[in-house]
Amino acid sequence: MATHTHGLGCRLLRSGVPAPSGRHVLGRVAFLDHHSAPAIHAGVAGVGVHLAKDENDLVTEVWETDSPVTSGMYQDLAYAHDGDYLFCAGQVAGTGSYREPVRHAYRAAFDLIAKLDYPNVLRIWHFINDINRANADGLEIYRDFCLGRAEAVDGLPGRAGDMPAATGIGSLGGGISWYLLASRTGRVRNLENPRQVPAPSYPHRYGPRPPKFARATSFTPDGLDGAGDLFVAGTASILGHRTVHAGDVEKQCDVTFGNMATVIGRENLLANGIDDSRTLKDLRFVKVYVRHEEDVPVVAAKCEEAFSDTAEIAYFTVDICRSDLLVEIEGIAP
Ligand code: 3EB
Repeated sequence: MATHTHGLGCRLLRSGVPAPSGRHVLGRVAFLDHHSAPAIHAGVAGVGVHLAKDENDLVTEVWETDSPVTSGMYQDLAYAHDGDYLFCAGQVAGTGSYREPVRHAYRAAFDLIAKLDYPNVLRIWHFINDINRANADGLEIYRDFCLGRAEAVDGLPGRAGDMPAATGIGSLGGGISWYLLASRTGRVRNLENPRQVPAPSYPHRYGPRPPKFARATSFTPDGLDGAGDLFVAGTASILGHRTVHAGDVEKQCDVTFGNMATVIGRENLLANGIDDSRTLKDLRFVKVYVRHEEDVPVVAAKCEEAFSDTAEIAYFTVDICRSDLLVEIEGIAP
């Protein structure tokens, strides 16, 4: 992604039909006004995530690579790989309890990762319908999801349980849609944020098992130095483990920007042994999740100021994993 003409590349498109780029499509994630199951269409692995209110709001994220890909289905997962990178997408149908099916889906993905030999997981996204509602047992669905994920990760051997940057956010339908990227080679370093308690160490008040993800993941291809591509996890107005500025979306944006800047900034990279630095202006492929539609204009104005003019930014109106969070933002700093 360092140049976007070699290695793993991303495109964020306003329409459903991407113009050909001459590269190979590793995976396609369509953010639609409905969900569609993981599948292979014309050889391309993809999934449809229900994240748009209507058809004027569609966005497609395309992952591209240098070499021809082989795609297929494994259990209910759609995947593609090219010898360097793996894309894998799944959907867990809506249910009264996600714990068991999420554990199962995660195990299937990690089986596939092992079988195809892409041991470095770079980034995971999860889109969870009714994320703040109670499941059949009265447990909040996000906490139910976290329980299944934590149990799946518990059993993984060696480094496989080291979870990368992730997003866990609401969606408008379709149970849980999710996808991940992994690599065969290169160096993966998961980063924490000194301003925030690591999510896996959140106290019990946030659920029976904590969220398992890192604040950012640095992926440096073989032969290169520095931070490589920095995948910044979904980031919100959390300091320590507490939400700050409940009810104030502008202040929540400022804390979120501060958290993102800190995790990719020089000091944090150096503390992780990476002699490199990034700022908010380096972020590309930014996804902004806003709880209330009426807050989108003010959040967009803040984001346009914080991020580069050339950053691709997509806005979605969805619920966020804590009821008091009004905004969450992710991005990639190549
Ligand atoms: C947080 O910092 C906000 O469950 O995978 C952000 C990114 C959040 C990923 C996840 C949750 C997840 O705790 C929520």
